[in-house]
Amino acid sequence: MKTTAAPITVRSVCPFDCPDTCGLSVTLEDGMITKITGDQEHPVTRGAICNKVRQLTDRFYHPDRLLYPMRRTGPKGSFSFERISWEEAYDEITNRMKDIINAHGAEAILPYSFYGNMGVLNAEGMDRRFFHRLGASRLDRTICNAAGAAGYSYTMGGSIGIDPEETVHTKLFLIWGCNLVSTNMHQTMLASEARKNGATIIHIDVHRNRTSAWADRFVHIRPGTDAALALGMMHVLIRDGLTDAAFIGLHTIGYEELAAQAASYTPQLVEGITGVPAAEVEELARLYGQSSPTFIRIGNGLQHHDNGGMAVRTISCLPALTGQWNVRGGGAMKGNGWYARLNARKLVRPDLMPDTNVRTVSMNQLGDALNDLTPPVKMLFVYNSNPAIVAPDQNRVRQGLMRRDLFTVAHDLFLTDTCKYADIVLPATSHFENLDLYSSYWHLYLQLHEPVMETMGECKSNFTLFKELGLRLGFERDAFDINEEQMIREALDSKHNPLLEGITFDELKANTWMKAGSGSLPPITERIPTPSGKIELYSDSMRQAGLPPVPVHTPLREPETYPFLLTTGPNHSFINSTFANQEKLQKLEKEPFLHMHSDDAAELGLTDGERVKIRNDRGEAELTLRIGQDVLPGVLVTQGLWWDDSRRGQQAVNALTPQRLADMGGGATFFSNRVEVLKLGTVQEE
Ligand SMILES: Nc1nc2c(c(=O)[nH]1)N[C@H]1C(S)=C(S)[C@@H](COP(=O)(O)OP(=O)(O)OC[C@H]3O[C@@H](n4cnc5c(=O)[nH]c(N)nc54)[C@H](O)[C@@H]3O)O[C@H]1N2
Ligand SMILES: Nc1nc2c(c(=O)[nH]1)N[C@H]1C(S)=C(S)[C@@H](COP(=O)(O)OP(=O)(O)OC[C@H]3O[C@@H](n4cnc5c(=O)[nH]c(N)nc54)[C@H](O)[C@@H]3O)O[C@H]1N2
Ligand code: SF4
Ligand SMILES: [Mo]
Repeated sequence: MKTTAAPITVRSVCPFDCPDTCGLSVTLEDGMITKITGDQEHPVTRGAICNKVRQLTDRFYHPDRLLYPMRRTGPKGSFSFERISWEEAYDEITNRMKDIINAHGAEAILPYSFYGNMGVLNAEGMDRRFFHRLGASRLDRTICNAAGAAGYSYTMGGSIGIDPEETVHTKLFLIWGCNLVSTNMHQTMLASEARKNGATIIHIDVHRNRTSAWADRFVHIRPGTDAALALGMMHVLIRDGLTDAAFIGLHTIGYEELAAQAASYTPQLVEGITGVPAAEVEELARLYGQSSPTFIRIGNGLQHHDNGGMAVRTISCLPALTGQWNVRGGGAMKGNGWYARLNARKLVRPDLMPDTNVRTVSMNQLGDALNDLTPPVKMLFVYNSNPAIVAPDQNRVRQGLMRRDLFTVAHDLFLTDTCKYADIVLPATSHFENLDLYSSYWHLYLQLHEPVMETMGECKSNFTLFKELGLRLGFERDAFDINEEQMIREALDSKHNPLLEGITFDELKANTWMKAGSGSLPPITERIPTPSGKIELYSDSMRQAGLPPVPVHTPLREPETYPFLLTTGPNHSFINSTFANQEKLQKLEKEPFLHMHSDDAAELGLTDGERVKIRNDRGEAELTLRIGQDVLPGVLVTQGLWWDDSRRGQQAVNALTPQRLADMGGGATFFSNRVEVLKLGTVQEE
């Protein structure tokens, strides 16, 4: 009779691109994971995790999981593959690499990756070493928060905000361009706790969504106009004497210039730009100026615009005007990545690059890169990302992926829409199978992840894949012939970052998680990493970069050829395009709806539930209409990065989005995107 071992529970970490980076508690029976919950003892997770990750066994034991390498046998895009061995896969890849390097130079090879797995080693470790050493084109990984991070840094010097655990003390929350309930649930837990002690939560968004329903108040703003709203609030704060002159004098530069600018942003002018009534601008500003502590959670959505960098730069000036940075639970946050900075030089080894002048390609312009670059891209190596769905201007991306002379390798857990264009598909382990180090871009804990299960099938981690490729190409043993533990030790050897003092591999092994700064960060005003050492309301660095040095509102650059502005944010049940192939989660989302204001629908003669076509010069998509008051007139919203749905002839929304770069940081402009809406019947009759 088969004996069954008693279930055991072990610790893990959630690997997904989500600010919360939760501690997980995993139950195993006979080596199989049977249950996943939040770690009760993790100080931020506190036992709670999202529905997506509670269902993670469905994902990792899914019948569609890739378990062995494959080679394409039919035309690109046709999903026809045959099984091959790793030996054959490695031979084919390395031979291609050598041929391409001989004929065109290593620059003709382009890696494409993002944070499908946030583990340091698997997201930005051995892969970086490998492509550096190879001399491949460099990828500017700007698809997520680049504009906002640059904008915030011009004001504050880096990705430094307040420790979110402090926000239990906050009295007023501005949740600004952030769909918190879906995208940062532990911040909602902290804010809800503060609300029990009298805090008010205000959501500022273009879409009345789950977060608006949870918040106490909702401010409905036109897309791409947030800098104007922030300047209008400053206008009122300064006019009504609600600023903190002592703080401004001690910790900021450029107040006079900012005040002069804000003087012209009267509430009436701001109403015209933002759609927020002047009286509401006044009230919001007064509430902000008269409350303390106040906390602004700046989201990613508002910076996916042509002017997204300046929007974040402008909003991040607000807490300095009211002196909130010196109040416990006061301040702002866009991201907190600065605190847990690892030793990047040791981790990614830029010294391995044969030529540091190698070209850099923006991941937001993959479509142009694959079609137009000289010398052309001859090999694309995709891992931790699904560019056929997530990258803008998808038709251009796919036109490139279809090129017969492009050799594409894709490493993933599933046969994604990107994999279907690949010549070689490689199976990736889940994070449960790997040793790795995690840090969050929101809370301040570093976490060590030890494997909780055996490797499935013939899967390999990113770390192992790039290590073995490096060794096959005869690369330096000191950089490639190392194990995960050695790389974690190298990454943590971080003397330039005193906040990591005492955080070592051995300590993490003993404690699982450790907080940067040992839980007692010095006040932000003691460590502002701007050039002046002060919060820069006027930024000379911006002037030198050819940007306006003082906050200002600039209109979106998308030509107004089409009547509607469309924002295409993430949804509740997927993470970007991850999870979009899981049946239970698809059912919860039903389908990607198109939200439209009822006045617009009436004018166009459209009814709720009708299928419509949205189109512009870049592409088109078909969606089901949801009519109501959730968006302002002239605005459309759809959520979720769904995979292609051949049953409904549906293409993903990135068919419509531009490759244009934002004002700062080379960021993406997914939401600065104009379209027209056509009745499907009309389209078919044409
Ligand atoms: N459930 C879930 N969680 C996720 C993800 C996911 O896909 N699903 N993705 C993860 C990733 S990679 C990221 S970057 C974060 C993103 O999470 P968030 O920071 O919440 O960013 P978004 O959801 O892109 O957009 C936030 C909000 O901005 C609004 N918005 C759009 N344009 C504007 C504007 O011009 N002004 C204002 N004020 N609001 C605007 C949108 O309507 C949306 O409600 O979430 C992470 N967590
Ligand atoms: N229209 C529109 N487009 C957007 C956005 C939007 O709001 N609107 N959001 C943008 C943002 S903020 C982001 S961050 C990007 C996200 O874009 P991506 O980073 O591409 O995110 P995902 O779609 O989650 O794809 C991650 C892939 O990595 C795979 N993966 C997971 N773990 C591993 C691993 O260990 N190894 C390997 N090799 N693969 C692994 C997953 O299975 C998945 O297929 O999308 C951007 N695109
Ligand atoms: S996706 Fe985010 S909220 Fe869900 S378990 Fe992972 S880190 Fe936590
Ligand atoms: Mo992101």
